[in-house]
Amino acid sequence: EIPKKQKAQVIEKTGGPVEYKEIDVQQPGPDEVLVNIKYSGVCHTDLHAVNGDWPLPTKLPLVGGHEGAGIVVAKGDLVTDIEIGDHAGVKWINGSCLACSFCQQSDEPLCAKALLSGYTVDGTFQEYCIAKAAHVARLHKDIPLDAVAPVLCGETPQSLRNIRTGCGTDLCVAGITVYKGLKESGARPGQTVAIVGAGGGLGSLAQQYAKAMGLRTIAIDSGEEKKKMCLEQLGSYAFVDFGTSQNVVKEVQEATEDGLGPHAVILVAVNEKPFQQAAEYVRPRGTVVCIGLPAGAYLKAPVFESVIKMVTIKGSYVGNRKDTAEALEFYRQGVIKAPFKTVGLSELQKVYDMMHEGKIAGRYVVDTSK
Ligand code: 8ID
Ligand code: ZN
Ligand code: ZN
Repeated sequence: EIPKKQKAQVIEKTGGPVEYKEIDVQQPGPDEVLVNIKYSGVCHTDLHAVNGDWPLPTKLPLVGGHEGAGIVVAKGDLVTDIEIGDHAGVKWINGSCLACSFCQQSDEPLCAKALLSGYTVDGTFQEYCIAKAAHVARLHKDIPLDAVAPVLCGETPQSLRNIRTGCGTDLCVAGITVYKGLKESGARPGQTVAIVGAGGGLGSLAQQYAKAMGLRTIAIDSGEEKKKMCLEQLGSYAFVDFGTSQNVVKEVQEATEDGLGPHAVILVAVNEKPFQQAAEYVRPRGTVVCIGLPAGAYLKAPVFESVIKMVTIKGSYVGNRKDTAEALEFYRQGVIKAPFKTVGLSELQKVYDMMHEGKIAGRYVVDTSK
């Protein structure tokens, strides 16, 4: 019953646009699974892949997407611990060698042979996607649906509800990255974290994960819609608007109780400027975690202040398989509620256009059946 042909969004040439067309369904290799993707989150990374603005070339032609959730429909002979019918998530790390020194110590994202979904291998903007079985996220069938998809009305049949469950979960695949970043920040319960790019996809999840981890958050982004979302829905206690603020550094510091600045900064903005500001407003002994990947950007921090404040500046890149399981467990417990809108896969280019304009509050999810 697996079709030979399917609909996909294909990047034929760097710069785009994406083309919605029919392509072949691939067969999984011995260590792979074929996942019938139901929903996929649209990440700014996917737009970087279209634009080719990172120093790492993509496969071409390319099916983008790396936040997919669906059902395993076929598997290779060597796959023994995931079954046909199981719910699975296809994430950025599609596979890794599992044998190098990084894989050995569960730093799979650092593996030189890592396969990247929607970048170096075809991703989740298609109905049927291949991933290495060792790396697909195992999704519980009992993730509370109501908590994740307020969009869905009560008429949804139970069978579909289970599938829809995956819908929320692909957002969680984005959650892995921010959950890992928060762990890397070393911030402890009760401490304050600034989330820069708080109104976007990663930023909105970062606030929810931070809250679940007992952290207080200051949101930094721009515009009334994002402000309202961060303060009223996502649990931040302060919002700094980088578009209208006269002095972002001062405002962020003043938003902390003693005026000394946040204990950590999670940078998920797609712009160089905030990467330069963070070391200035972070608290002495504080940690700046860089996650966003603005094209051609450089980190710059004053040496004097960085030294005498004992500031740590570090990068954080997705998460390993354990981080994935942990991030999903938060989700399953119903403590992560990030807003998203669903459109058909056929409308992906429109989502990219809005993302380019910075007009998306939260995340867009595409339904591969439309
Ligand atoms: O593992 C990783 N390091 C990883 C994983 C996944 C994604 C890194 N990323 C990268 C993406 O490639 C992208 O570069 O994280 C970045 C954010 O992805 P996203 O959350 O999917 O992007 P978005 O939804 O477009 O949100 C970006 C937000 O940043 C705000 C925008 O207003 C938007 O809400 N922003 C910008 I642009 N400039 C800002 C500034 N100066 C800013 N917010 C605060 N200050
Ligand atoms: Zn992503
Ligand atoms: Zn490896």
